[in-house]
Amino acid sequence: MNAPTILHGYFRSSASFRVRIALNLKRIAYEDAFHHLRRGEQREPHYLELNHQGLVPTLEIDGQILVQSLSILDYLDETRPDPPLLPAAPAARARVRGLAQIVACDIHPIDNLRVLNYLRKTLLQPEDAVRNWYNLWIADGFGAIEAMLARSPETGRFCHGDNVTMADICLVPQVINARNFDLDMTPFPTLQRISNAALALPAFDRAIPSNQKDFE
Ligand SMILES: N[C@@H](CCC(=O)N[C@@H](CS)C(=O)NCC(=O)O)C(=O)O
Repeated sequence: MNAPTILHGYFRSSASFRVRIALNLKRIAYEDAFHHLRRGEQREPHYLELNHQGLVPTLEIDGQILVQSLSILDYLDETRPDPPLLPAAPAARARVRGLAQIVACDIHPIDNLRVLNYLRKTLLQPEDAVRNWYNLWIADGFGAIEAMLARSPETGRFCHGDNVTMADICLVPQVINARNFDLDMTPFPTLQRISNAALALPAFDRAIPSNQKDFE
């Protein structure tokens, strides 16, 4: 019997949320292993054996231990191509990856829990300064994405045409985080329209934080 696919994650983790969406889209059955980030469970020795950064997600699949959500999305797409997470043409793939990476490489890393905790505990910043930091970098990245989406004829129902891609998979969790932090989303109408369209799909809806078993 094949070993089960196990997603190590946390309900609030947007990088885990990306992987949950992709697993759902590709109809891959998986089990959850939850790691409570606010209690520091991601730094317990047994988990560090799997993920040496002490971050979620980690995906156990096909006898492999995979880290980094974008790399996991690529692996899933290469091994289970249907439905594809990238369009076929190189320029289109580059556009989708560019949008995805604004979120995953430029917004998310500086708004991560360990960065926010450094601001709070080491730099002794008050909670409103932390919130301002968080929202500043989301708004900065969202402004660029909004301009790219609103001005391009390649934008459709979703970020690239009418099929879901990696760009939507990265965007939606970040939009949900921004809403939770009360970011004013009115300057980003295209992001809102696309996120709402994606969240109407069962693969996205099942992946949202409040639908996870560890939600609190
Ligand atoms: N680039 C990584 C980011 C992973 C990451 O930062 N995960 C966050 C949750 S979204 C985490 O585990 N944070 C724990 C911490 O900051 O201590 C990926 O895409 O997988």
